[in-house]
Amino acid sequence: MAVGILALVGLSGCSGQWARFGLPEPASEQAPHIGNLWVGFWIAALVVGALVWGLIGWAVIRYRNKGDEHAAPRQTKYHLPLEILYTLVPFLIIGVLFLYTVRAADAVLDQSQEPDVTVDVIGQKWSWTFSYHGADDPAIGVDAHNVGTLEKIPDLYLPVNQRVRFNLESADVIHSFWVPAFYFKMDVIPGHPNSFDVTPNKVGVFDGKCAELCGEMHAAMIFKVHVVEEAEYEAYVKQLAADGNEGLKVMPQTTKHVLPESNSKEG
Ligand SMILES: [Cu+2]
Repeated sequence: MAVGILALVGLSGCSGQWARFGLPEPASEQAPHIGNLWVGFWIAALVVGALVWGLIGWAVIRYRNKGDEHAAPRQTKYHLPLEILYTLVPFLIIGVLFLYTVRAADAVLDQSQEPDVTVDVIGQKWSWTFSYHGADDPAIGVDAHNVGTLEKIPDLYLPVNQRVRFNLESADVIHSFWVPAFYFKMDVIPGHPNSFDVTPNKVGVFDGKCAELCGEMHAAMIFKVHVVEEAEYEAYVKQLAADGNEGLKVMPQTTKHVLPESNSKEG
């Protein structure tokens, strides 16, 4: 226990990635929900670990073999209160962790507010397609899309401090849309559209990845997230449209059309 508390004091005293137990700097309004959960789990695990290691160490030293047979500890069997304690305490710990997990999940999956910006994401072997709903925004007035390829890693532009809704669809296999700095990823499943909201709150360029081992070129499914001021975002979408990428890229309603013919026929 003492070791755990000491570790906590040490950690709270130092800043940066160590204090976040390895997480990158958070870049969205929703990220702290997951960040706090992650740090809380580590602290709970360290406290339990310190207690167990402490008891093991104490027993090893206290009851080490001194060549005296009578030095062995008292042997306890069928001690009902102790066994009930062993059973209840882990359930209590799991219950508390579960409660905080559900709360964090509810917070990051909340879509009760209307988004400021909507971006459709299609995961396709082996890149991403981003479609910006700009037509209903008077400052933009046009929809535009950006298709990534193996040769050209796609850019994703997002306005800072605006609620962004991502609609995720897959053209082929299961991918996973992941921006580590947002502490969030969601599976991109063929025939099963997914959606989540995020509010980037830090201007900068962040890495995006596919977090599902989707096939041979999985590692190539990376993208760059540019969180920019609103005016720059509007200018980007307008420019995309002007460069011949007007409109939204939409998926056919059923993935049966997407799979190659040979896959749907009896082989
Ligand atoms: Cu993928």
